[in-house]
Amino acid sequence: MKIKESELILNPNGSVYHLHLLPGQVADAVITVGDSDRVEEITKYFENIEFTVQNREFKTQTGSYKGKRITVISTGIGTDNIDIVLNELDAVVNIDLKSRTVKDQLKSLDIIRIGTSGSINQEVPLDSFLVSEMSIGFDSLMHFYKSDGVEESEATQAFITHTGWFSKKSEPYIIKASERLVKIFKSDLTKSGITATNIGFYGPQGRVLRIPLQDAEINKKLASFQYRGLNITNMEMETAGIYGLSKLLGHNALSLNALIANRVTGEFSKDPKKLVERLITYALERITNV
Ligand code: R1P
Repeated sequence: MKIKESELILNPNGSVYHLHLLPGQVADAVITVGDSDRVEEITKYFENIEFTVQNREFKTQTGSYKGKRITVISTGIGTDNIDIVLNELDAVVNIDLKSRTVKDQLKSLDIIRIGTSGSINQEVPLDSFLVSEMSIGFDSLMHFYKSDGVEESEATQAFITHTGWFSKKSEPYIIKASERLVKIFKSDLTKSGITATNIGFYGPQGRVLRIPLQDAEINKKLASFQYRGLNITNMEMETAGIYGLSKLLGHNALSLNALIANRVTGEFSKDPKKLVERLITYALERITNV
């Protein structure tokens, strides 16, 4: 079935609407980062860069690291942007953009987020690395798709009861990472946990500057929730969307977090840039095994 021009928008050069990417430009291994300046912090280690393209907050470079072809793309902040990035990356590899039809042979990408995050758990100290074995989304992205099959629904119900979740907030969803990627990126240098993906940075992550919260105890309630031996350990703004859409589209996803803030002790990293740099080199060493 041909996808209409209004549904799959292409630019005059045939590239996808927001990402400006063309067929052949997306490698099988993709690294996502929030900040567009972080793209080159990764590709500076590459032996070659095929191209650079940027539109709005979406900057992409594809190149090779130790012979492995990798695409690095910035997503900007939030799961609303993740909806754009995941759907358009998938369109570039799995939709014939000329005929506007879904290809017979679908490709499965390995998608690895390298991002910053704040710890809400005593066991996960400042300046550590965390592999998100699962993610709980407080945005409502997944509820716009037929997503029943990919969610951990029982755990979600247990979470709603545990926290007394306020019904005016959207219903959370829990999604697992790719188990294959977890095995590759987990080590004694990393912690593991369930990452909470929030729809904002301040109130939604329990920060108070001037506006009081609906539930002042929410972060404590999150930290005390357990599922399959894992606690909710940290907060950021993209992982659940990446996990959810990757599962629905048949891609494999993993989120790696540099913990630059500790929300329990109130500390912030003295050198967040250095920490992210170390996470990048850690991720690149392991991505060659993907
Ligand atoms: C908030 O400052 C941003 O930082 C975190 C959050 O997920 C959000 O995108 O990740 P990045 O450092 O990857 O952007």
